[in-house]
Amino acid sequence: MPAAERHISYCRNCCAQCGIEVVKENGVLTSMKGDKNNPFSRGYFCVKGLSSIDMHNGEDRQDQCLKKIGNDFAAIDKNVALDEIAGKLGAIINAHGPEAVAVYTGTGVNSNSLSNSAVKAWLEAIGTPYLYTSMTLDQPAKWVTACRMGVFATGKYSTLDADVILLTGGNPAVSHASMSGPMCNPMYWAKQAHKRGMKLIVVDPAATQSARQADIHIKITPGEVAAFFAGLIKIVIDEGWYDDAFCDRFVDGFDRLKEAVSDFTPSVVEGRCGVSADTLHEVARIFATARRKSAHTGTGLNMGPDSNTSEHLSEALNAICGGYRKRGDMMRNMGALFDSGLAQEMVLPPNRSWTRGPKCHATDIGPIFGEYPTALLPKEIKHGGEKRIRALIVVGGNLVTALSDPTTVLPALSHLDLLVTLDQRETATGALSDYQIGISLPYERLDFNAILEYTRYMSFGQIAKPFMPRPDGVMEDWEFFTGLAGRMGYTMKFKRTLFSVSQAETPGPTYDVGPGEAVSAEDLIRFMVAQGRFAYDDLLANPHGIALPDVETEIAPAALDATARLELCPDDVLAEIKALPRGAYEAGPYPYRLVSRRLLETVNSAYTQSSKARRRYPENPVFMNPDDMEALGLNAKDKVLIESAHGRSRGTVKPEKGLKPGVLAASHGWGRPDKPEAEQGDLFTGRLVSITEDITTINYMPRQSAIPVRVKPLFADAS
Ligand SMILES: Nc1nc2c(c(=O)[nH]1)N[C@H]1C(S)=C(S)[C@@H](COP(=O)(O)OP(=O)(O)OC[C@H]3O[C@@H](n4cnc5c(=O)[nH]c(N)nc54)[C@H](O)[C@@H]3O)O[C@H]1N2
Ligand SMILES: Nc1nc2c(c(=O)[nH]1)N[C@H]1C(S)=C(S)[C@@H](COP(=O)(O)OP(=O)(O)OC[C@H]3O[C@@H](n4cnc5c(=O)[nH]c(N)nc54)[C@H](O)[C@@H]3O)O[C@H]1N2
Ligand code: SF4
Ligand SMILES: [Mo]
Repeated sequence: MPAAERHISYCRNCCAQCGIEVVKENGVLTSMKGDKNNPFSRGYFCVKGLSSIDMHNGEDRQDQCLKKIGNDFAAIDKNVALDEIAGKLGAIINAHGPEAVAVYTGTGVNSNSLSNSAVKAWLEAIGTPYLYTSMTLDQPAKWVTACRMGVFATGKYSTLDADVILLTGGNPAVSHASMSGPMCNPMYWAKQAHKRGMKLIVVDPAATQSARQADIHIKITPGEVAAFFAGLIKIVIDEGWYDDAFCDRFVDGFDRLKEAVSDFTPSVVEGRCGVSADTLHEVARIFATARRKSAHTGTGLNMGPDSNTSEHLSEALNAICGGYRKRGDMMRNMGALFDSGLAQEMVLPPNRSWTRGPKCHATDIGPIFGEYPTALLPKEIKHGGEKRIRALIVVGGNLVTALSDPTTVLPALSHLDLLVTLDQRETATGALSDYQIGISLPYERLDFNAILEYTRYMSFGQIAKPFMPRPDGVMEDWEFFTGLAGRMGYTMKFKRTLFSVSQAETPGPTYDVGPGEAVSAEDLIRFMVAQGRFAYDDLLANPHGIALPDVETEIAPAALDATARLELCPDDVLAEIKALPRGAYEAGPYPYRLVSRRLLETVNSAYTQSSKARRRYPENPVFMNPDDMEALGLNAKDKVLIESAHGRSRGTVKPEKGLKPGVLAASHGWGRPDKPEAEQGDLFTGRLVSITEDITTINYMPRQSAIPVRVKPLFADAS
């Protein structure tokens, strides 16, 4: 009997990237735990990480490439698949130009160190700008705000150094995805901060795991965050609690902002948000008068109505209060793999990138951080002009469940000449594709943790080595793209792998791979690691990863000649604030608001079929306040029909006392919207969303949270 092997690695199931120890026996993974010797994550891990071992053992795994023939799929050799796809893409490019080709990348690429750079290098090589991503369905208002207001380069305080954190619409205890604190074990760090006196204020319609640890939990009416922040700004200005010195030196438009929010009196805010005047005043005082404070936001705010305005107002509150690390404070993460931190007070000025080209084919909008609004894709595919998207490659994403509104999305996808999906499992998008390319799993490949480096609370680097054999039928994402480029006669210029930076703006040298040239993951990772502070071989020799605490750097004052300022209230923002509703919130024909939330066992659509998720949630539940349930005569596990102005979906109710009355909460990404209604299975919240009617400007973000809905009981004896 061979001894059990222990392998040190890091988890790739979410942005936290916790260090792990995995046990393999007889070729099967038998257990996983947090790696106590990982200096970054210090032994923490969670149940959704654990699901990765079931997937490696075969659960819901796609271990080959498939080609659609009629309505069925047949296995196809991976090299033959590449030959055929290269041929089809070549024909499309010859007939219609490279701009007929687009790629959509989802969350999968954020954990795969080479996927992101391969996609960008390939798009550049063939000559099309069209990169669509899940970020434009996630928190794109943050990018719009950065581009309209500018960015303070040293970033915000977190639970490591703040006196007050104001967190709106995020639940790091579950998502492990907030910059308000370290992402691994966020609630441990929040508790430590609490012990030294930090105050946590959480703004969320649900008493989430994060909200339950807060000093103040504001159970706000969903979708009303803009009024809340406008009200806070008004109080802070009226009371003179803003940071005078910071505003003097680093902001523009203070008086315009003051004027714009002047009628958001506490009673207006109370009418819209259900937050009392006393509470509002208290939050304003605690936040603004603290020495080190920052306002952080999550998806809850970014997916609601007026998301660009809400995010801008949240950031404007932060800015007038000077909620950024400043001279004398420490920068903890100066970048280890890519050396990217800026330890000097500085405003990176607004840059309205979408006003410049290249624009979308059918809508006059350019890219944001090099990415195009995914909600526009169906129109880009279906509009009647000669210039349109005809071929789409989906990498590490599930476009059909990520992009709501299947009645718009499914016909558009079937209108494509070529749809290819790269994934480790069959997804709703894969099932509609001409080719499904099987992709290697994390423990089958070499990886390094560079792409999300900017999210870390310390300078830390780690390489993960493969310890599971790779099935013959699969490839890596980057191999798909080098394989296509080689066959099509293009040279790919790999750059370092960076989130939210376009290929053109990615700094550093290139690693060129011409047709027929051999290259390995190790070649590419060595090339990238050489751009940072580590020697590749040192990382390889230290499987637990290496932390660089010594690079903590004190922030220097701004250069005297630095003139850029944060733009608090540009014309379009002013117009948006003017257009915000002031009257008291009235429920109307859709009296509930359905908010989006994440579940610990799943990652968007991934793992919704896993045994661990299904044990806890046999169906995707819709959470409801028990009083609301009683009013409708509902018991736990009863079925309901949820209807919005745009569509309907069935769900099973689960009582949750901490939820604000009038609010439903559910997770997205479940179900099979690609299948006929009888086979759709779980509640799919995307059916309640329109990607053509209820959307914002600039990033075309659909309203994926705070959706007005009504609820009808579907009792067993009813038809
Ligand atoms: N376990 C798990 N972790 C994940 C994911 C996952 O699917 N599962 N997904 C990953 C991804 S892709 C992302 S983008 C991040 C997201 O990370 P987060 O933004 O932290 O996402 P959630 O945990 O859903 O928290 C959103 C919170 O916003 C609240 N909310 C919803 N609507 C409103 C509103 O109108 N107003 C206010 N004030 N609050 C509102 C919800 O009640 C919820 O508690 O998580 C990542 N991590
Ligand atoms: N209604 C509604 N819609 C939403 C949201 C919501 O809250 N409500 N949330 C939005 C958000 S925040 C997001 S991020 C999007 C999610 O958007 P997507 O990222 O498009 O969706 P996921 O379901 O996360 O799909 C990720 C896929 O990547 C695969 N994968 C993992 N690793 C790899 C890899 O290394 N290579 C490849 N090729 N594949 C890999 C996984 O198996 C999975 O199928 O959905 C958005 N849509
Ligand atoms: S928080 Fe959970 S899913 Fe995320 S990296 Fe850590 S173990 Fe993996
Ligand atoms: Mo996301």
